[in-house]
Amino acid sequence: MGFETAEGPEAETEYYNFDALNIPADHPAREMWDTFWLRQNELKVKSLKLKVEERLLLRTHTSPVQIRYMETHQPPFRIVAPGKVFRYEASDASHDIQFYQIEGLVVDKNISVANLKATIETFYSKLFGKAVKTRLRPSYFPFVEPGFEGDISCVNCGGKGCSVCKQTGWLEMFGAGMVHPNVLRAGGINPNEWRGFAFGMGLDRLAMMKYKISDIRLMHSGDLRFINQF
Ligand code: YSA
Repeated sequence: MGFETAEGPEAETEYYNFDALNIPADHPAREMWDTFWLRQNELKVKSLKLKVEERLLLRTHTSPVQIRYMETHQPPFRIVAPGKVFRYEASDASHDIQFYQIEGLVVDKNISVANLKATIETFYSKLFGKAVKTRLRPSYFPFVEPGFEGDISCVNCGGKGCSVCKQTGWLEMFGAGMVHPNVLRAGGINPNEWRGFAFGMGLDRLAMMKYKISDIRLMHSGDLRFINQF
């Protein structure tokens, strides 16, 4: 489908993780991402070209890669950015403090939500090797407008309802939306000329579903009995 792979640093600046994504310091949406902050003077991350006043953190999502890529490339483009992210939150069977996400960003002329839906449906159908339906529900992320939370038809029961999907027939899998004009501007792209869509999904939960893994914490347990199965 013409996507290139992009990468960004795991130790990220506050600017790329939040501000450039339309989440200024006083924005309540920062609470959506419980953050590990780094003690800057103990780090020597030269590649980040830090200004003194920029606070460092462990990136809470792969969305900062959107900005880094836009700053250095001219549209049209299509990228995916897989990578590790970190959150300062309590762990349980489906939440860990470190996990993987994959980000998608498409910027072109005449891009619409229909392109987003078709792209994501193709991705999941290929991944699970069978036709998968998607459903978009209105949601809020500061870096998109409109924003969605996305479900796929349950790959365990085909949408009929089972214990995996809690009898709903749907599984919540990703966040997405049309890229907010402020985010395009932060990336140096003219929002009057270009439009885009973006999505972000948790890869560990995807792997859990595909391989029927019951607890996300097994992924980083270092237990060879677990690892050797793959
Ligand atoms: C939204 C819109 C876009 O245009 C682009 C990206 C996004 C996603 C946004 N950056 C984000 O991080 N949303 S999220 O906080 O809901 O996380 C996305 C996915 O990461 C979740 O659907 C879930 O699959 C996974 N996730 C979140 N916290 C997790 C986790 N996986 C494991 N452990 C956790 N603690």
